Amino acid sequence: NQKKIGLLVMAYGTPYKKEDIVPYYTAIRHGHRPSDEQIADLARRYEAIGGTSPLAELTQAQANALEKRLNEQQSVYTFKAYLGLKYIHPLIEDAVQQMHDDGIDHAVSIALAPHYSRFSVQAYTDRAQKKAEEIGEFTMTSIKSWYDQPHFIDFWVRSVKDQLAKIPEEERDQTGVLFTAHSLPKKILKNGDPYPDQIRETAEKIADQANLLHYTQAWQSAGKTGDPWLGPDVLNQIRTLFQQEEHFKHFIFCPIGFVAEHLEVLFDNDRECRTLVESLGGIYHRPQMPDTHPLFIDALASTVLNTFE
Ligand code: FEC
Repeated sequence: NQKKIGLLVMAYGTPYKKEDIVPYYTAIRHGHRPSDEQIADLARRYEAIGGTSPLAELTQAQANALEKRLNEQQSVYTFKAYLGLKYIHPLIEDAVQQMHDDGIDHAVSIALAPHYSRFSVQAYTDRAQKKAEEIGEFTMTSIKSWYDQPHFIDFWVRSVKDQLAKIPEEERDQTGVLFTAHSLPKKILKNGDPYPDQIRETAEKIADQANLLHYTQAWQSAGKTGDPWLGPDVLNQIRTLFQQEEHFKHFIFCPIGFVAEHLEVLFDNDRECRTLVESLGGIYHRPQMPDTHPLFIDALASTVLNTFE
C-alpha cells in the first residue's frame, strides 16, 4: 500500500470572471479596496487580453500534469495534488484543510514561481505552514526555489534558440535578449533577499548555455505605489538599448520569473513592450511560456522528488 502524499501546488490566482476583479484586487492590496480608477484600469487590462486571463485553466493543468508525472516516475508514494491560491479560491489554507480531511498527514508544497523572495514564495509558505500547525499532526516540506533545476533552464535555452532560429541568419547578431521578472519594492534589498541574485543567475545560465551574444536583464510590472521598485524597468531598458545599440533589430523577451501565459505577459510584454519596440523600429519576439511543457513539468517533478532524498 503506497503512502499518500499531499502535493500543495501554490499559485497567484486570477479572477475567474469580471465580478471577481474587485475582491481579487482588494485581496492583493491586503484588504484595502483600490481606487475606482485603479479598478477600472485593471478591468481594462483584462478586457484587452480577452476578458479574463488564461491563468486559472493553466494553473490547474500544471497541477494535474505534475501529479500525473510524479505518479509515473516512482511507485513508493501516491501523490495527490491540491491547488492553493494566494488571492482567490481555492485558498492555500482551504487546500491544507482539505488534505487533512482526506486523511493525508504529510505534504510537499511548491510555488509556481521559480525564484524565492520573502515577498513572494515565503508569503505562500508561511500561510501553508501556519495552517498545517493549526491542524496539528500534519507535516509539510516546503520547497523554497527551483530556478536552477536543469530542466527548467533547458526549457528556456531551447525556447530562445527556437526564436533565434526563426530570425534570418544575417540578422542574428542584431538580436538582443531581455530576461525579465516581476519587480519588487526596493526595500527587499535591506534584508538581503536572494530574489535579484537568483534571477540574475537564471539569466546567466540560460545565456551561457544558449551562447547568447547580447542579453540583458530588466524588471517588469512594477506596482503603482509610492515607494521605489527594483529597476531598470523593462520599458526604460528597451529605450536604453535603442540609444546605445542602434543596430539592434530583433528583441526576444523571456519573462523568466513567470511560468504561464497570463496578464503580466500577455499585456505588459505582448502589448506594452511590443508597442514600444515597434514604435522604435524593432521587431518583437516572445517564446511560449512553460505552461505544461514536459520539460517544465519534469523540472517541477524532480524538485518535488528531491525532498524525499
Ligand atoms: O491574472 C493574471 O493573469 C495575472 C496574475 C498575476 C500573477 C502575478 C505574479 C506576481 N506578482 C508579484 C508581485 C506583485 C506585487 C504587486 C502586484 C500586483 C498585482 C496586481 C495584479 C497582479 N499582481 Fe502580481 N501577479 C498577478 C496579478 N504583484 C492584478 C494588481 C494590479 C497591478 O498592479 O497590476 C503590488 C501590490 C500592490 O499593488 O501593492 C508586489 C510577483 C509575481 C511573480 C511570483 C508569483 O507568481 O507569485 C513577485 C501571476
